[in-house]
Amino acid sequence: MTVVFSGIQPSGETHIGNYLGAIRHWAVDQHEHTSYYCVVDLHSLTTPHDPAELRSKSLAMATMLVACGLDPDVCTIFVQSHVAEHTRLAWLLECTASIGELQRMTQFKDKSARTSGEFISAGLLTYPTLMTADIVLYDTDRVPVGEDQRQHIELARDVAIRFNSRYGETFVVPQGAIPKTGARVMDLQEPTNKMSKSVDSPQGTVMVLDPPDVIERKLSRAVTDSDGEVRFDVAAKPGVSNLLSILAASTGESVEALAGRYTQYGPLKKDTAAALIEALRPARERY
Ligand code: AQP
Repeated sequence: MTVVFSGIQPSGETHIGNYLGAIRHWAVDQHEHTSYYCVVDLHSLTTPHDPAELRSKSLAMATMLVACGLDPDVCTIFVQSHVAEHTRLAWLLECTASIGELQRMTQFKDKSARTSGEFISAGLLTYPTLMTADIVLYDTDRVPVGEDQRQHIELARDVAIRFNSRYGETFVVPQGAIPKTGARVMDLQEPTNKMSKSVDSPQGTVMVLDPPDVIERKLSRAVTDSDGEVRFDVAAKPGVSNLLSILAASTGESVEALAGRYTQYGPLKKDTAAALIEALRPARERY
């Protein structure tokens, strides 16, 4: 049977990128594969945090996962720091990865640039090896994640292959599973940046628990452009393309089909808000 593993940081409130890019696929996978879903609290130690707050956020994140449809009778939901083998294996893998490959990780470059001038922990550099440990510990075949994790999954594969060739066949080499739509939801106010829990952008980030009127307001104020044409073109029209992606991920239709249906931004924003409110309704009500 295929084994699925994925994790989420309890570093803030769950947003629609987490939901559309990852969690809703976990809810489907749990019925088809042996699935492990982890609140990766140790990953959240890489950036400034308050210990007591992190504990309560871990519990809130577990609650959110159940609200989003993960069923503890069907899959395994757990907190990373409760299983000591994650950090034990991370050390072996840290000694299998090179500093050069860790320094090439875009997320390390972005996050260390964001905190430049402040304390940058060594863990921020090495955490992809902890993520590799999280994955390979369970003989994982498939890792459903958003686009931002593609590079870390590639690293996990490289490290597993290197470990196997140095010490003998030990780990299953995992495959990333990145969805066709919703894999990279962008900030509504800065549509060239990905929506993120740890970035302070209240108007650009839509939370799973946002009430419908708040979602409508955030979507109506989403940054677009001035040429007025509805077309999916991430480079030239990041704001409009983001709206189309969110609408596509919420309805199951393709971005191209949807783009052909609109000539103005107003109705696109309105329909995207309505589709999103419906897609999030079950999670919001269950939470
Ligand atoms: N914007 C996004 N679009 C699609 N998928 C996303 N994911 C995260 N952001 C998006 C996916 O959600 C899962 C959990 O990832 P995370 O806990 O790293 O989420 P985050 O919101 O990115 O959290 P942080 O704390 O703000 O981390 P950084 O600063 O690293 O972005 C993953 O499968 C992820 O791909």
